[in-house]
Amino acid sequence: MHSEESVKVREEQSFVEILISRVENLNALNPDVLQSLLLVFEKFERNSQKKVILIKGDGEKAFVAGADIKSMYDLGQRAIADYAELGQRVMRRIECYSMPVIACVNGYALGGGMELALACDLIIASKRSKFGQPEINLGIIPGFGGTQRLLQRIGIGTTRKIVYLGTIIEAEEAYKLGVIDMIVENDKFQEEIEIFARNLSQKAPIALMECKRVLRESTEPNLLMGLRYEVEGFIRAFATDDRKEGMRAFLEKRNAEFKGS
Ligand code: DAK
Repeated sequence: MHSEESVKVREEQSFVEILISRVENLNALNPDVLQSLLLVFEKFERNSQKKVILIKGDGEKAFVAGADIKSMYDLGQRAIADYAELGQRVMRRIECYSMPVIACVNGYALGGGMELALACDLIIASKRSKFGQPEINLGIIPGFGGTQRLLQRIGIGTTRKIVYLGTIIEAEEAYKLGVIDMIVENDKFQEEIEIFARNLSQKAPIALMECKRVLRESTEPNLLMGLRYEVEGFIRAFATDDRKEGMRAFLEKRNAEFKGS
């Protein structure tokens, strides 16, 4: 296991496992984690033998509980625009990585965490997992591609329900809605994801990479346009007093009182 602080990498013969490890903050994403993810994906993209990649969160409570609200609270407009650029770059790097990337979710996948999972090719989750885009409760909107990739995955009606209400969904429900692709028993999680990764890595690699490229490129024009709209919407929402109130309320462990300003 090679450690790059909060992102750890384990390379097996047939796959690579990336572990996001900030257990005390439920593996929340911050710029350091995002930069490390970018470097790891760039490194493996340069390898002559491309491998399937698994992304996991450390511990049994969370995959990733979102972007780190504490580190986002004080950011100004310039800093938030840079953060948006970094986050979107990471999600696109994952989406454009040559071989399939599997989000292996064991616990909460919320906000930026669900967006990270959605940027992967497939989502496998344990039964204990929970999903949601609760940004609305903080006075913001998803900003790492969640609105667009969820829309592509499950259609506009259910996407509206998930992003307007910010409700947390159990894994079984997420599976029924098509948000996730496979659901496994909690105690078989590691075993099942490794079986899946080995199975995938036995397929003809060039054909597998072409499947990924064709499926991505055929849906890309709408996605890229939608991602631009999403960042603009995120930055507008982030500039509001409601956003400050929403994030302050989370940090003070109380319900937010929004005023529409
Ligand atoms: N950020 C920072 N800390 C977090 C966190 C988060 N997202 N989620 C949890 N934590 C921390 C908690 O504050 C707590 O820390 P201490 O109080 O112990 O210091 C610790 O993790 C354990 O959490 P709880 O005590 O709350 O644990 P519970 O079991 O009671 O609740 C929970 C678990 C997952 C239901 C709860 O922690 C929760 O609701 N977490 C927040 C979920 C959430 O709102 N996620 C969305 C975050 S916003 C951007 C684009 C996108 C984004 C940002 C920027 N750009 C375009 C610039 C994405 C935004 C988001 O993801």
